[in-house]
Amino acid sequence: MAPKIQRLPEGERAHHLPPLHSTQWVVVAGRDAIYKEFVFKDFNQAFGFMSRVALQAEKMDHHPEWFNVYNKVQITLSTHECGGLSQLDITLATFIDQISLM
Ligand code: H2B
Repeated sequence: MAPKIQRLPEGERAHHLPPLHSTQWVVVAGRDAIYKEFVFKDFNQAFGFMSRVALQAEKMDHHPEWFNVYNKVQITLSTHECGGLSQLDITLATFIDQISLM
């Protein structure tokens, strides 16, 4: 059985969150989660981006909470299993930033 996923300890947060803050991820008020809004040229660009995130999410078995209207995609990341941020959210956020620039 896979080891139970843990919430990120304080030291790990201090290490991993600042680089994500610098790319506009913010901590959600009242919830241990991070959020970022992406704006693309049109729906085609936005949905192409979502498709790439979806494939990675399946690979990781770790899925975003997201909302799309036309060219805008709002993403919240949190790990339901541990009720907060885990390393999986950091890894997925970093991947999402990388492909959003492609
Ligand atoms: N995604 C997120 N964001 N958090 C989880 O705890 C989670 C998930 N758990 N995707 C996975 C799926 C779990 O439900 C399956 C059964 O592995």
